[in-house]
This record gives sequence, C-alpha cells and structure tokens, in this order.
Amino acid sequence: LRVTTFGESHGPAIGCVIDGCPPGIAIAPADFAHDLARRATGKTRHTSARHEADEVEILSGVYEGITTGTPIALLVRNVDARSKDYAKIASQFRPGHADYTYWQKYGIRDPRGGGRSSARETTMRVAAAVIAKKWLAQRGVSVRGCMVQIGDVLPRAHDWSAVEGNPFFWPCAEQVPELEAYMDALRKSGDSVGAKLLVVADGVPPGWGEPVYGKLDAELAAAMMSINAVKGVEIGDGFAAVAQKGSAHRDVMTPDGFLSNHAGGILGGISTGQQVSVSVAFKPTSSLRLPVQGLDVDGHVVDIVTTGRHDPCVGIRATPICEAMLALVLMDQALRHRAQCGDVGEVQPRIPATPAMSDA
Ligand code: EPS
Repeated sequence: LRVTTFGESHGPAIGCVIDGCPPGIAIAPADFAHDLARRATGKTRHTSARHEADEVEILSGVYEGITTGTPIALLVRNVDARSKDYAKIASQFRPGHADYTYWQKYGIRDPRGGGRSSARETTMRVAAAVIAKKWLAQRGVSVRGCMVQIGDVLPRAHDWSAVEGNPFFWPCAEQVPELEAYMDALRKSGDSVGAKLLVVADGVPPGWGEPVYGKLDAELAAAMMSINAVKGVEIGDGFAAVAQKGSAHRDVMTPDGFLSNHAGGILGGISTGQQVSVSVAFKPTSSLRLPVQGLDVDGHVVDIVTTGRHDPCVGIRATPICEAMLALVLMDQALRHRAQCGDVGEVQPRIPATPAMSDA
C-alpha cells in the first residue's frame, strides 16, 4: 500500500493517492465525514478557527461505491484560506518553524498558511486511513487513540469511554473543565504547548511486520515522525525501558497469553498478537503572538509576531492523525504478510492459545 498526499494549505485543494489498495471495499464520500470532523479545525475554541468543509471527492479507483484495485484519488477543496495573514511572514522565518528549512533547501516556498508544511496536509492522511480502518475492521483489527499528556498535565484515570466525549480526546472526564481552563489561559497568554498521544491497535494477529528491513515498529516510528510537529515516538514502554530491569521488562508468557505488554505488542519487528501501542510526542506549535527574534530572507534580525488562526496545541487535533498512520502501516504490513505467508487468518497460530492482553 502506498499513500502520497499533495496540496498546500492555501492552494485550491489538497488530495491523496492510495495505490495498491485491494478491490472490493465499499467506500462512499460520506464514510470520510466522521474522522475528518474529529481532526478538523473550527470545532472548538481550543483549536484554529479556520472553517473548512473537508468534503471528500472520490476521483478515481472506486466504481459504483466499490474499490476497483486501481489507484484511489481523493480530493478536498480548500474553502477558507485567508492568505493576507501571511504577507509579512513570506519574507521572515519563525523560530521553530519549517519555513526556515524549506527556504534553505529549496530557495522558494509557498508561505501562505504554511503551504506544504501546514497541518492541513494531515486531512488527507486521515481520509486515506478511513479505507485502511475499514479493511482492518473486516479482519477484526481496530485502532483508537487518546491524549495522555498536555504540557505537564497527566490524566488522573484512563477511561477509553471518556475519550470521544471531550475536545481533547482526554481519557478522564472529570479533568476536562481543568483542561478547558488551562487552554483558555494559554490561548490568552499567546503561547502554545506540547502534547503526548497514545494510539493502540487491538486484534492484530501475531506475525505482521518484517524481521530486519520493514520492522513493524520501525515503520510505525517513521510514519508517526512524518506527521508535522512530531518530535518523539515510543513503542510500548519506550524510553521508560531504560530504567527497567530485564526481569521487569520481559512479558511473561502463559498458555493463556502474556501477563503484561511492556513490548507494546511488537518483538523483533513482528507483532506478538497483543495490543500494538505507540506513544507520540508533539512539540508546541511555533506560530505565536508572543514576539520573538528571528531572521528575514536577507539575514536581518527582525521581531516576529505571528497573527492568524493558529492552534495553541496541535496535539489536540492529532489523535485521528496518529490513528490514521497506525492504520495505514498495519494495512500495509498485513498485505505484505499476506503476500509472503498467506491470507490473514489463513495462517494458523504456530503456538496455540496466546490471546491478546486486555487493553489496560
Ligand atoms: C495551520 C494554520 C491554520 C490552521 C491550519 C494549520 O491555517 P491558516 O493559516 O489558514 O489560518 O487552520 O490547519 C488546517 C487548516 C487544518 O485543516 O488542519 C498551520 O500553520 O499549520
């Protein structure tokens, strides 16, 4: 499965091409609405106020509502760009923003709304993954995510049923008013903050992933790191494993399943049959109202103040994006596994009775 996106934040449209998708999957424009709305701007005061319709047009690869096996092209038209906000930033570099490295690399950039480096691009990852999630669901695999840290605030409880009921994808309902107040104060101060997200996949059978090149965890890390503003990825216990003893980190095996999941459902680059778990760190966004010293294209020191409709915490909208990358990597690995080892579900478990752990 190959997915590529195209388009700029303030161009006429954004889109993606999904190549290598199997035929026979039912898909309609309405199927994209739910996940695109979960990711969209303009839904609450805690995210950018830009109002995009995010309506998906299916341009190719689907006939009479069914994927044909040919490349699927999806398009979303941009309807609420305000490019004049970016007149000044066109000749300046915001500290912490990709506009500096784009300029160093290409010597030309589309500065309007961040152009290609805008979070707008992630719309199409989420759209592409709607198809992957559907294909995976038909094989008993589901993907979900939540926020597990914003700034220095940690959840006091982890209740998956709370996650979709608040704008932060936060797993502890009683803390939501606290987060609202936190974000209101942050927005008023003109600053931004980072966040950590957790995404998990349940129902992944043992055997997905390749042992050396194309390890499941390596591909997940690359996929997550390709999302704007991501600065860190952990699989299972991740960096906490540094302080653990081997006797604590290893997941004890019994005929009824593993007794823990420090490995995050992956050993040697291959899924164990347990829950696959990935944590993703998002940096605080760099487009701030607070003035900062930067440079302009001529190398002069300038005071930079970014106006416009920016997210004070891009992690708030990133749960569906991380879910999308998890689903796309899993579908790709499942197809590769099928090509090499037989259809998903056709291969009998080599060791009987190793059910997945519960999703604690
Ligand atoms: C973004 C800036 C804002 C966000 C945008 C990402 O856009 P604008 O500069 O046009 O006000 O709204 O995100 C989206 C439009 C989206 O769909 O995610 C940025 O600088 O990355």
